[in-house]
Amino acid sequence: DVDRYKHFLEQHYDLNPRGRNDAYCDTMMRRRGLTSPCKDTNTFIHGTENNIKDICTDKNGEPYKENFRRSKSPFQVTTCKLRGGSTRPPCRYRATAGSRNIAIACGPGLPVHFDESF
Ligand code: T3P
Repeated sequence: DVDRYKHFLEQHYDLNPRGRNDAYCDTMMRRRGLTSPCKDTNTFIHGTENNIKDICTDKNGEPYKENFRRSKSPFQVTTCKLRGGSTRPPCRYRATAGSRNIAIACGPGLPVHFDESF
């Protein structure tokens, strides 16, 4: 449903990133409300909404594991991984940028959950 899709976008969608380095992660994780407590791992997808939505159809996706779908084409992604053991803010992240296929869960036709990239 649409609310879960909006939540997915808020957490995982960033079409035109600046930097894609550790500072990018620190800023984005805070801006997207993922820092109270510090979320351990979060991936930002630098693709269009339409290309991401197409993972939920045969156009750019195929079944994967139980409830997931994986993209047929790779996306530019940046994964932010919390540094250090504490989830108490301020949250400092390590960025890993690359081009990867991604696995997501779809509600009725819409992405609702990010699973992994590979
Ligand atoms: P959410 O369900 O809020 O999208 O797997 C647990 C959470 O970690 C899940 O959050 C997805 C997120 N995650 C990433 O964003 N990127 C990754 O590469 C992995 C492994 C997990």
